[in-house]
Amino acid sequence: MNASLYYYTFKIIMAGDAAVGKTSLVRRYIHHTFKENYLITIGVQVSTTEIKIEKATIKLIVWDVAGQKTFQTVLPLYFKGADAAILVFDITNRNTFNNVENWLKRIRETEPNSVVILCGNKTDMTYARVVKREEAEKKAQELGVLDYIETSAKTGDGVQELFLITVKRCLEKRLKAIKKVT
Ligand code: G3D
Ligand code: MG
Repeated sequence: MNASLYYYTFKIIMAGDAAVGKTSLVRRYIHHTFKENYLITIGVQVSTTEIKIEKATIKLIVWDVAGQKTFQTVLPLYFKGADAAILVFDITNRNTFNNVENWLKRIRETEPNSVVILCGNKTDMTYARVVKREEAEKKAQELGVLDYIETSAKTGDGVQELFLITVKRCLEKRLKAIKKVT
């Protein structure tokens, strides 16, 4: 029997300050099935991959910022239609953690109902950590973000989990929406 009884497509966007590791996370996760396209005019790199969960095949379309400078003006275009946002900060850089709220606000302005996952990256740099896990978990709670995941794009720690939980949350939401209309 064909395993793909159901087919879903999700748009996932990478958000967060420059140099927190957004591109590295996408590379680490998508890796072999790496296909890339550049939406050069808006400075976005789009990668796609497929994963299977039980009877469903899920196509992930991951949007990642290619450049930072002109980016502010096209943010709504970037966020539009996103099923999920992976909001990344660097656990060794408090500034990037402080900016999480700001990023969330911008995401919510365009997509009030999209799934948001908070991600603390660079856990391999234990010696340089300045944001504790508990503190980040508390912030996630305060901001109404359901999940906080720690990763290292360098070692790969937590990266599978990050994308899997993102997909699962998207699926839950899609199935709920389907139930509502049937
Ligand atoms: P961005 O896409 O958010 O701007 P990048 O971030 O993925 O370009 O990463 C910025 C820098 O951080 C890169 O270093 C990258 O190698 C590094 N980096 C990303 N993730 C990790 C991680 O988990 N651990 C460590 N130690 N470094 C990481 P360079 O030196 O190339 O600028
Ligand atoms: Mg990048």
